[in-house]
Amino acid sequence: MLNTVIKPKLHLLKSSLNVGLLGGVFLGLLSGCGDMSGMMCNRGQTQGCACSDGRSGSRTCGVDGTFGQCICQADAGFVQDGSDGSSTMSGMDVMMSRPDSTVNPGPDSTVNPGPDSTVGPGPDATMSGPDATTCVPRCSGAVCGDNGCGGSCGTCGQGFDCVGGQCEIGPGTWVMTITSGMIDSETPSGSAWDVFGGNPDPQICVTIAGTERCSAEVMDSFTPSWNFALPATTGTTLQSGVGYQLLDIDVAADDTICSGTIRVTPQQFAQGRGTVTCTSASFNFTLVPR
Ligand SMILES: [Ca+2]
Ligand SMILES: [Ca+2]
Repeated sequence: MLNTVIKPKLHLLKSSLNVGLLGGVFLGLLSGCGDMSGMMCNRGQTQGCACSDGRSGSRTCGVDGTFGQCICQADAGFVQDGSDGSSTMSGMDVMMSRPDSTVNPGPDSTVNPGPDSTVGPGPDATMSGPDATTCVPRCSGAVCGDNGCGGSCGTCGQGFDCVGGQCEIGPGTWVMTITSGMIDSETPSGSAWDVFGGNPDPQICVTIAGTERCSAEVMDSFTPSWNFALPATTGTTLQSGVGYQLLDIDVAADDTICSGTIRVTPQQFAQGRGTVTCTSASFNFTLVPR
């Protein structure tokens, strides 16, 4: 009975001695080699350390209470000594990879603003739109002149000037030619033009500026062709009117078939020809600008 009580106490004593001896040996080992890598430390505490290349570095106590890897100063950055001493990153790479490093912030913060804010207006702002490049000619009611697109609404013929989009008779002169005529078969009184039932002998005379000029006589014809060219005359004069006389030349006294005034119209100028109709006859003329 006594033996059973003493034995446990001896066992406890042995255990205490063993712990004390082991603890002393452990502390003695730590103090003897000076290696602090496994030592518990305070978080944030820094400590010098030796780098693999012989330089001196520093290491910081982490959250787990142990020192981290030795950080070594390099020429252009940091050299992080790994546990095997082989992990070496270039300085710039290390700098770039660190989120709190001094690398410039991203484009969103310092890059110049986009075109919409500071760049000048685009091509559409200074150039006219598609409608300007595909210009629509403005020729409504116009037959000549600028079409507003660098082109023309049309051109006027010789002898005409473009005024307000219309071709108007210019200040030049025109040559009127009395070309041919047609005489009724009888006089207005129902008799023959000549005695004994003879056909007329037509002649055309035109008075311009007080001077009368007459064509040749065409004998015995109801459809004379004179082709009688008058002196060049201004358009204004021809529009105002020139007098004419259509005669049947006779031996004794000529018969006047008809007479009147030729007033050349703008349309006749444009067409270059016209017809005058009078009592018992009609005749044609042409107009050519000089
Ligand atoms: Ca006659
Ligand atoms: Ca006659």
